[in-house]
Amino acid sequence: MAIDTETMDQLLETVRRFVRERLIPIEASVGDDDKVPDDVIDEMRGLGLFGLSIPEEFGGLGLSVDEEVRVIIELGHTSPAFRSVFGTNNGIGSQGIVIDGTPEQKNKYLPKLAAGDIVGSFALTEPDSGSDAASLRTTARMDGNEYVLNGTKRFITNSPSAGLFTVMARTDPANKGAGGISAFLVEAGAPGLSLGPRYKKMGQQGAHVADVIFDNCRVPADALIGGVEGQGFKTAMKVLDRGRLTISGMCIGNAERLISDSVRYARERKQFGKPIADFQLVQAMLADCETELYAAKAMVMDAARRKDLGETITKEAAICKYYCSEMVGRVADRAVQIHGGAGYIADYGIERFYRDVRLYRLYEGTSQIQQLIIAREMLKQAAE
Ligand code: COS
Repeated sequence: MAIDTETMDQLLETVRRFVRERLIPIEASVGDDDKVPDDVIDEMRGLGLFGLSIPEEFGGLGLSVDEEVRVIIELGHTSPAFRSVFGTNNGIGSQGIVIDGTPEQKNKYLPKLAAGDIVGSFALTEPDSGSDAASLRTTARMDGNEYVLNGTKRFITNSPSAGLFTVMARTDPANKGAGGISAFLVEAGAPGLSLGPRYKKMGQQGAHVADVIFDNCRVPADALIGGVEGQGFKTAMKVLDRGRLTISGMCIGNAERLISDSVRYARERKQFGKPIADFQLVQAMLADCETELYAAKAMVMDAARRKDLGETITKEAAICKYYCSEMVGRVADRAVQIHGGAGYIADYGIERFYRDVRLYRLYEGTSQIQQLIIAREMLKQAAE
């Protein structure tokens, strides 16, 4: 536990109220406008949501993984676009510095990320390098006391609002694998850095994604994370281990919301002279949702606890991400089914969640990549 039980309970209650009173009422308009209002983002800053996972000494709340996941489950009771506003600051946009940064890098950037003064973004994926992250082609060449970056990063979450990018680039052209990759901290506005137009997505409107282009982009030598070349791929993988647990928390929160909406609808909607909740085929769908949710929650809380104990949870994080993202997809599908025609109509919000949750099976590693990681870890353990 990083904070005492009473403070944690207060934080959870505050987040619950914020979600219920401020976010749920504007879900539909955020979806339509593709924008989270600035005053809501200010309130997020005030609540400390940008710094949930950042250590207290740098101005964050310093939550343990277990605590962070519990907060994220509450945030999952509304559209994922809201969490995305500060999600990268707690996860992939800050954790490279938290895990492997030098003291100077931590002091320089973590307080700003924790306060929400800047948004952090994680630039790994490229046009020809997605699941096979180690094959990335962006280069970083040393020139005097600077590195010169060249390449394109694709589908980068929060890049349009980012003040700081964690960029994986190849420093050793002779090493085409993971060992030739280093991680850099590149500030928005660096000469030679530009953004592509925002992509139009299937869901999660309000969360923005664009390409990031490096054209002879110059950064000082001390932008290299940890000051050591060749460690960037490992940094990225460690960041993703943690990120996969928080994504799992979002899947659980979204599933809880979809289940409670479905239960309410099933109790209110009458057919054949009684609420559809009285029909056993509807009950079976509710029961399957609840059973899978319980399994998902149990595994994520176990993996989070283990991570807090310092265990390596590469396999468990992949299991959680795989199961929870698939689980919420099935829950969303059943929620549409229980709502019938209303599930397909935008006014009820269920179809928006159905589109929103589809992303979980893709980003921070597809389901197929999680399967591969799980099996590899199993075989590695068996060989030891
Ligand atoms: N933590 C720490 N180190 C790790 C690690 C982890 N979770 N995973 C791998 N590494 C290390 C390995 O130990 C290895 O180190 P050594 O060379 O010292 O032995 C090195 O990193 C290379 O690992 P590996 O050989 O497993 O690399 P692969 O190219 O085979 O990686 C996967 C394969 C599929 C695991 C990787 O490419 C991946 O996760 N892809 C998905 C990327 C992704 O999630 N993209 C989403 C975009 S970011 S939002």
